[in-house]
Amino acid sequence: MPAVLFRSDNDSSDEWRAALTKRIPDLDFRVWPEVGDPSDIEFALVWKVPAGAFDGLPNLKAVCSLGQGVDHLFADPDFPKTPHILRIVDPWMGRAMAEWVLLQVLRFHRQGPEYEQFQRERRWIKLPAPETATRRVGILGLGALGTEAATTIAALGFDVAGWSRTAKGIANVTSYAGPDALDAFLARTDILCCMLPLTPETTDLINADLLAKLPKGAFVVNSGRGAQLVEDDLLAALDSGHIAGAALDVFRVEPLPGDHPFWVHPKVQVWPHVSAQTNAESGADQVAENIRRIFAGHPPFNTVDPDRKY
Ligand code: OXD
Repeated sequence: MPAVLFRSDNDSSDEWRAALTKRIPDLDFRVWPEVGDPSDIEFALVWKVPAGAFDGLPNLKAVCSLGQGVDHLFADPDFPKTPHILRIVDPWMGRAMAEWVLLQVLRFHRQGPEYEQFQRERRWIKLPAPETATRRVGILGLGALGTEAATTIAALGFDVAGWSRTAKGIANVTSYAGPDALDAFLARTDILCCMLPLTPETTDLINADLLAKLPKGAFVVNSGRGAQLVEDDLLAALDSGHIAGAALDVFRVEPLPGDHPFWVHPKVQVWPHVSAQTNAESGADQVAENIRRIFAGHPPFNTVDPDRKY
């Protein structure tokens, strides 16, 4: 049987070996740098590998990202070098992301930052109760993750819209599609939640110009990718009062450097890229099925379009 090569910047190889060999008992699962004969490798399961990581694997047929995002693969300018680029699309991760985004929306909607401040000051103050139906939540990106977050938030009665490349028909979620619709989407958004994939088009998308198009007092939630947000522009918009608060799970540099202003900014909540962590046990069925298909010469699923880069 051909072999699978596992290579990641984190130490999840034991979990993946256990989860995959439970499903394919005779799987030849090799962990980098123990590659063995490179010509055996037909499938690579990877996360954040250095440029050139797939050189010297003459029979490689598929590279699968160990997460929903694949921008780490395209960071290598010479990628793709394989017939198939795959990713994990896991309902468990979709649920986790929806929970995290809902948590941020509810915290801002229910004046959490203000009440947290009142507690620090030992002040018993009641603010006017907010109205759910008139709170406008805007989801940037209606892929698997954004769609689940949007429907979860809409189910609570918020006024939800989503912006995506092409129009979507999601119940109770108003669809705005394409660059021409972005300004109208922003103008009606009180809580902006980004779950876009990182592509050349979405890099630096959340910049001073975009933030200025949100209503005064809007909130920003980012669980897409750090490079989509121009961090200095957000800091300026927070300091001017135009943006009232931000909850961030992704950053341009991770781990967030110790001297970064976000750590201590009173209007920013920092999370260490945990909104939807890859789960080997829930992701293994689809990865095992794709390994079987690749080894058998059949087309895989959860494929990535190399031109769109997601
Ligand atoms: C992912 C991530 O892409 O965890 O899955 O960021």
